[in-house]
Amino acid sequence: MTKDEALKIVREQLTEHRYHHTIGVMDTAIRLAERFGENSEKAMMAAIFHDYAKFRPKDEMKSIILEQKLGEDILLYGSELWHAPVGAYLVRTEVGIEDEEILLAIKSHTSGRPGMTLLEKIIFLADYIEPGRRFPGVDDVRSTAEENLDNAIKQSLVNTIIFLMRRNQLVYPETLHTYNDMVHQQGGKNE
Ligand code: DGI
Ligand code: FE
Ligand code: FE
Repeated sequence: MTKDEALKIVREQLTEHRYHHTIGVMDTAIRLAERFGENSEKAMMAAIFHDYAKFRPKDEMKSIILEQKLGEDILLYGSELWHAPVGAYLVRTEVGIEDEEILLAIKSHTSGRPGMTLLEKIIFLADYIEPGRRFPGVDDVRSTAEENLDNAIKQSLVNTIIFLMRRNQLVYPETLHTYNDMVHQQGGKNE
């Protein structure tokens, strides 16, 4: 599948704003892939499709998670999390992408995952730092990302977890596990 074919498919699934975000994630992911030695074609495809399921109705996402056994625990947490595993499933079944590395990067792009592959890390981070993002602290994460992917991911997780806690929202355990994994790898406290 060419880049233009992929973009055409995803454009039909997204709003104009989200499509623009997707282009930002794509450009950022390609740049990170070149810098950190990942296949830039894979990074491009994973980025293009990462938010494929973002606008599916909640009922549809819920049914897919239950019927396809994508891990029903996620239903106990914010519905903002659901488009990631559902996206991986739909990109396989509707778009026909079978590359497991790409599908995994789509699946874990919101919460991360302990032991993420390089491609997963690139998509997770590109989603957070693409030029259209305006989170408080995103510029610090952008500069860290020039040097060290893991440090940048940890910073973004801290920001997200604090953001959720301040708004009295549940934190999905996988997000915390990803944070812990990054701290462990860096030889953090309580080893
Ligand atoms: O899809 P995007 O907006 O591009 O970005 P994303 O896939 O990272 O989703 C961001 C949303 O997901 C944002 O509303 C916060 C939410 N989120 C991220 N981690 C968690 C979470 N929500 C809950 N409840 N728990 C989490 O751990
Ligand atoms: Fe997303
Ligand atoms: Fe996104």
